[in-house]
Amino acid sequence: MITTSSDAERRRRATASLARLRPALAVDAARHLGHSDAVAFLARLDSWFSDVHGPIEALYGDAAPADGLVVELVRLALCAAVERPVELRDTDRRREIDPSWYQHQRMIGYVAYTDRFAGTLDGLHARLDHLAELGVTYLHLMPLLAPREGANDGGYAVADYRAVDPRVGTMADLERLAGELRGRGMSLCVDLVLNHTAREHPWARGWLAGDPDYAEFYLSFPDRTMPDAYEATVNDVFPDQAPGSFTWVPAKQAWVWTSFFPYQWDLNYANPRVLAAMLETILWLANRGIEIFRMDAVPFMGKRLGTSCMNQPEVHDIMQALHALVKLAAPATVFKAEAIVAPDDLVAYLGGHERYRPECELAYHNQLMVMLWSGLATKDARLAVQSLRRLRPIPAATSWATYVRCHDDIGWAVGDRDARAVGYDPVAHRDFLNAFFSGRFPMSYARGALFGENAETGDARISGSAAALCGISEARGRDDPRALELAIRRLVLLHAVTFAWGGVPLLYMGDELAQGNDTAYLRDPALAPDNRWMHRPYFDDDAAGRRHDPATVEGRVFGWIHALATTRATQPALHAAGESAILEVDSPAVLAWRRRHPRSGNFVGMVNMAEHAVSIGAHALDGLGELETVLASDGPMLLQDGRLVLPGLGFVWLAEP
Ligand code: OTU
Repeated sequence: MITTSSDAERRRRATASLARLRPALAVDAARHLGHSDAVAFLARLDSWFSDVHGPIEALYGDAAPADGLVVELVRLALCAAVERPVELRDTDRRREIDPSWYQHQRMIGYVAYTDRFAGTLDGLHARLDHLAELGVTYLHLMPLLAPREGANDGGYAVADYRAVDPRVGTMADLERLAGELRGRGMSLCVDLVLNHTAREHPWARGWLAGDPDYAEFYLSFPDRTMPDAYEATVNDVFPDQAPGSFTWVPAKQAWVWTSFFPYQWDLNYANPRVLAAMLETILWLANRGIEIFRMDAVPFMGKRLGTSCMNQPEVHDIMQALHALVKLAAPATVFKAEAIVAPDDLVAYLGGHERYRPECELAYHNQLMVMLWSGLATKDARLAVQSLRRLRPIPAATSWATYVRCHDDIGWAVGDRDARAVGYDPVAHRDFLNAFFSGRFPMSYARGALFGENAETGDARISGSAAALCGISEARGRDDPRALELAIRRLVLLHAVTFAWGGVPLLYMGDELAQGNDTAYLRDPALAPDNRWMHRPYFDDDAAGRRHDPATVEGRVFGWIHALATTRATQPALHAAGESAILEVDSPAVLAWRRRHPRSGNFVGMVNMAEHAVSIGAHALDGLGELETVLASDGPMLLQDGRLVLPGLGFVWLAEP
């Protein structure tokens, strides 16, 4: 790496700034924190300071020297450190001793809506055994901070970050649950919507009322000149439900920036007051016991004319500064980036920049997710191999969150270059995936639906539960045992990849029971226009009751997910610090990857996307040691004439004993 003189100057300015600010901070830390906590706080300050100073200077340095703002933000962190409950300081201590805790192979995430999984936060206590049975160590509860009344985009329109949605409980309930989870070795993950607030949020009300404390908290324009200029290059997120990225607000006589729904107002991070307010919010929530923040819609936080207004450099400066500041006060905290963006833009959220600076520890591996579905539809792994091989490596202290399904639609983030490299026309391939997974393609087994159809561009995305997209619902409907067998194998195959890719696998509630689409949302007028609700079902207790019965679909799927989860935890090579490397194999249907652990050796995962058996030359595994089958869809791997046989839609996990 070439260090430019400006880099050196930046570092020098940060060092000088720390030297100026440190003595006063040291006095206050010593006064308000106990001796050893003060020592720890200052040690963190020394190691994180340049990661605060650099981004703040880049973001706001033009307006004023960074010192003033930096010291104000560091003091917010110091206050939060002082207020941090003692049990959480203990967690901090443990995490600092074992800083790669979130990368351990025992990490398994579970993602659920509180109400749909357990009714309320209190009700969740009774579900913890279900989670423990699956080895879950990380529970992501979908948006639960108090949303606006009425339509709220599934909770992503927050009216109060410091209160819990009264329908599921109170902040005290959340703290109690976080405590119980900690006691059981599970970390609580909660959504934090960074890009926007509900228009009913006090910040928005203050801004509307002209309160100087909230001046320039949001972005508004008196006429269409700027909105039109921006919209020339900005994509519509919800083209059918909420076209455009601006909303006319009569009370302000202005167009307000609304990337998502009209009631979700984008925050203006060009204003340092917004950053400070968000920092205080995160610190406060971290002190309630939230360990992992799912940072929602971060790509949209920086706006630049003439761009897509996604993934702009400011976004990374904001995340880096917030991350370093939160580490000062609550080092047990981890950030997960929700950046569902093109593969070339993705790695940056894990700090993979030219000049390395920590950012989020976790990011959704949406490229892997998209490639798996594309592979099943085409019965071919070449596109996955091509695109995953090209993905830039991620910094060693970060990990992917791997997943099969989530609460959102699937957008076909298939790179044009990757598609062409394997002979696909990119537009035609994306159209095919939509046709296939919406069940419109002839003979398709998938039972999803198109989401966000854009009449202008022809783009669309896909809704539908994993079981519905794999063909389980269709096969059940026809009572076709062979089709059902294949469909179950697909669902298992997908999880066999996400549980062994390396990173933190996130199991989406209901998928362990092969829950199908839920059409109940159509009866609720507030939800009906948004078909993402079809794959946000209520937990099916009857199905869960059958989870140990191998004669049932639930029993078979649950049995496999359980086996994947328990086996995963025994494989040191699945610790996320290492990279997954794609293995060169001579069958187009096979995705094969290798992981290496310095002590335990190699691990190889393989899946066959085709419905018939294929074989690969055994030389693909040359030099990887004596591999043994640790888990496979169809028993130990067979070797025939120097070729390894993979049954149709089969998977195999191999490892050095
Ligand atoms: C997220 O998704 C949430 O996951 C959605 O459920 C919300 O509706 C939305 O934010 C607004 O809060 O565009 O189609 O690159 O993909 O932020 C879903 C990030 C989305 C975007 C993502 C967004």
